[in-house]
Amino acid sequence: MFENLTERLTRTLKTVTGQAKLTEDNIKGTLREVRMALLEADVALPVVKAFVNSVKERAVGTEVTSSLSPGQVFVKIVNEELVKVMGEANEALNLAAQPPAVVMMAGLQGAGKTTSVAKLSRYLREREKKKVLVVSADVYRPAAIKQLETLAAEVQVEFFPSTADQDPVDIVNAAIQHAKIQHHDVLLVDTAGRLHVDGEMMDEI
Ligand SMILES: Nc1nc2c(ncn2[C@@H]2O[C@H](COP(=O)(O)OP(=O)(O)OP(=O)(O)O)[C@@H](O)[C@H]2O)c(=O)[nH]1
Ligand SMILES: [Mg+2]
Repeated sequence: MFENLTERLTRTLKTVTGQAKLTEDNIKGTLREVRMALLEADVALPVVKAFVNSVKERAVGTEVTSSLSPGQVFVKIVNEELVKVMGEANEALNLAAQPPAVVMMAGLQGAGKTTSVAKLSRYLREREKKKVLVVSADVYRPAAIKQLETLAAEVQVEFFPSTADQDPVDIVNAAIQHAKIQHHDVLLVDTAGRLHVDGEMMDEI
């Protein structure tokens, strides 16, 4: 997302450089690029709209100081607003445990658990150089296990097989054993979507 945004900004900032002042007119094109970059990065439309509006509000009428060019001022505003949207602090994943560090995804149906397991796997493998194992304890939704298997292959991490006739708790215990023996750093556990009012499902967790 940031690479895309950087590229788009660099390309359109030429229109604002050299201007003495940022106006609605001379930032229109650049704002459009910012909007496109955010939408392409899968940011929700209402968030994009609010973001573009606050950038516009802050940018229009901003006098350009001697030390910064209009382009730089604009980038500074975009940067500050991005920090606001994304959160100012970044909490790292705490993996300080006797390996494997076990991370369990839990949440509502369709919240993005399985997709997040894949994204996280890739991040941990590529950026943190971790040996990752993933397992699915979703024995309820048809093809849920296969979904994780496919994603695991895509992001190139090891997949611990399970089947829909197994008990979720047994699946996870077996995966932990396997991860210990094979010296995996992290085990990511994908679980079935559930509601907090479902007592049985909550006990399982
Ligand atoms: N646009 C968008 N779609 C997403 C994102 N994350 C997940 N999805 C989609 O949302 C749908 C559900 O995602 P899953 O990862 O399967 O969600 P889940 O929580 O595992 O769902 P259950 O296992 O059925 O509870 C899929 O079609 C995903 O492709 C995201 O960040 N952006
Ligand atoms: Mg899922």
